[in-house]
Parts: sequence; C-alpha cells; structure tokens
Amino acid sequence: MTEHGGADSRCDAGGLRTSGVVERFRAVLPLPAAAAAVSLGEGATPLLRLQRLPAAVGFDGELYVKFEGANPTGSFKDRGMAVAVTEAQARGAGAVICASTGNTSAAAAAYAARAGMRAFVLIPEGKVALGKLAQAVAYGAVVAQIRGNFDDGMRLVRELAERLPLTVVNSINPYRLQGQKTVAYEIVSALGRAPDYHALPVGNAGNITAHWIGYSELAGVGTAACLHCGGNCRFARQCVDGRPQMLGYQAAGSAPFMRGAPVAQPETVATAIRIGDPQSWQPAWIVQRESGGWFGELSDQEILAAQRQLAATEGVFCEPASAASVAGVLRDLRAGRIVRGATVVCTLTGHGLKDPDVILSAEPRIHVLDGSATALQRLIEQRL
Ligand code: AN7
Repeated sequence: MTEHGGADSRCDAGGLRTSGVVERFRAVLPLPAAAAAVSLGEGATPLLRLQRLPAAVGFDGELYVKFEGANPTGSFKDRGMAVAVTEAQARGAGAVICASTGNTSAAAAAYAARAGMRAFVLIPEGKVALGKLAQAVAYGAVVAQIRGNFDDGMRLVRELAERLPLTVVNSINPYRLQGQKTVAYEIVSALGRAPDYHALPVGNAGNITAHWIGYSELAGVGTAACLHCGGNCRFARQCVDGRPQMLGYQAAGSAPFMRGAPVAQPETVATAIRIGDPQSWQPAWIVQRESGGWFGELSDQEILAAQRQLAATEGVFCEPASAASVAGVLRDLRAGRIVRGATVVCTLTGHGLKDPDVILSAEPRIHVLDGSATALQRLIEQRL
C-alpha cells in the first residue's frame, strides 16, 4: 500500500492519530526522502465551531477554534518540532537546544527523547508556567534557568550554537515553520475552503508566518491536501479561492508589533508570549501586508476574561496566551472591524493545564464544606 488513498484504511489511520505530521504531510515538506519520521501522533487536532460565545456578541458568521492544546505535549509546537527533529536526526545530529517561554522547551525535550537525542533548554527565571517546567524535567532535558527573559536566552542560544554541535530548534529553524504550516492544510481540508479571517497570538511571530506559508501554498495549488495522508488522494478537497486576513494579537505589556519596535522589558500574565524582540519580525510584517490583516493588543484582564469565558461557556480550556486570539476577535467583532457573516478561525495554541496557577490564583470558586449532606444540599439548592 504505497499510494496515497490506495485504500480507505490508509487515511483512516491518520484520523486515529497513529501517525504524525511528517507521515501525513511528507508530500509538502522539504525533507530528505529517506528521513525516518519522528512522531508522537501530533496534528489532527479538533476544529470546533463555537456556539454560545459568538451568539453573545451577536455574530451571525461562523467562529471556530483550532485546539492545538490537543497535541501530544499540549501545544502547537509539536507540529514544528516533529519536522525539525526529523530533519536533525536524518543529518545525524545528536543534540538540540532552544530558549523558551515554556512550550518550545516541552516539545523539544519530548521529541528529542523520542529520537534518542539530547535536549538543552534555556528558560527565563520564575516566568515559566508550572506544567511546562514539569514537562521539560519529565522528558529528561537539561534545563537551565537563566537570569533574564526569553530574548536574553535567545541571544545565548545563537551564540552557543556557533561554537558547539547543537541544532537550534527555536522557530528560526525553518523546519519548525514547515511543520507548523500543516495546521492551515488541516483547516482548509476541514472547511473545504480557507476562512475569511485567521486569528492567533503572536510572540516570536513564527506561527503566524507558518500559517501564512500553509495558506499561500494551498492558494497556489487550489487543492487542499488530504487531511490524513497529506497527499492528493481522493480525500483531497477542491477549495481555496483565497487566503484569510491574518490577525495577530499581543499582550499589551509585550506588544512590539503595536509599538513598531522591540520592547525591552516585556511583561504579561500570558508568559508564553512574554517576548519583546520577535525572531520573525520582518516575515510577520509581510504577512500583515499581504493578507490585509492587522495586529492588536489586549490587556491581561481581557486575556484572562476570554480564557475563562471560553472554558466556562464552550468547554475549551486553553492557556492565557492562546485566549488572546479569542479576546481580540470578540472585541473586533463587536467593533465591526471583522465583517458580519464571516468565517473566522482562532488558533488556540496551548492547553490550559499548562498553567494551573493562573486559574487557581485568580478566584478559585471552591466551596469548603463540613462533610454533611445538609451543607451539600444547601449549596446545590442555591445553585440549581
Ligand atoms: C501558547 O515556547 O516562544 O508567535 O518559547 O507558547 O510563534 O512565538 C512560545 C510561543 C503563542 C507564540 N501561544 O507563538 C516558547 C514560545 C503559545 C506559545 C505563542 C507561544 P510565536
């Protein structure tokens, strides 16, 4: 069974996540043919149509979230890391390194472990969410916490990689973006067309660039690759009359794209995007111009409110950074900047479980009872 779609079972297997993005999208990835896929079953994440949230702002179009928190390490980084580590292993590389606000380090550590490689991760002091730190430790990475922020760590990584036999797996590694572009293929396959708008949180701006690469390739080809095998089998869909307007949302305290210049001391509760000097600065401006989209900024309060709203009204729990996309879209829908009747997709980049502290520290809403049935009944009757 070698041809795409040669048998139904081939593509159904992708739907069951027994393969990952390298196997499913090899036809559109610039990897050596002999490279053995490194995979943890990433990709094929849920694309969920929201119901209550758009109704609450009177939106009559279609609002979807692509829940990348459902990836094996809980973030979109897995798509890119699968491809970057596949390429590194095929070259015979023995070690990877990255600076990270948390998710990249978790993914690098996991895929390096899967490939039998060493992983070195640099994280900023005291600003990495608990779940991400636990992951890097569990996957056996060498974890170095540095005095300084992500941008300082990135400078160190660039310097060390010049001296030592290390493969950098931050998004300056082009294979990362190649892997992450696959999210656009999945969305177009699922909808049968590109959305009118695509919103996502922006830190280094690698992911918004990767989305644009994917949408652009599809617009050129005019066919969405099969969702499962990534090829032109009979599951491929005719589609794509255009590309979405790309909307990149930042946290107000870490918004270099709004300031038009790097931010020296970025701050935000959304620690994943606490980045002041984006590595994909120029590409992201090209995305904004070519797509006719825009950047926006949200306060920490707006981000946290959207995170809770999404979890409590739709059952989708993402981390704060991810909620910036939904917060931005809800605001721009209300403002009429996003047109009525549009199809909008938000990428939810990471899982809410990554950062339990942020939810539990705000307002836990846990009722402490004495263990009697009477007290419990009283509570339930108040809330029923
Ligand atoms: C949940 O892990 O940069 O704009 O070092 O973890 O491509 O940087 C994380 C970034 C959005 C921003 N949402 O993506 C890291 C790191 C979540 C993230 C972003 C990140 P880019």
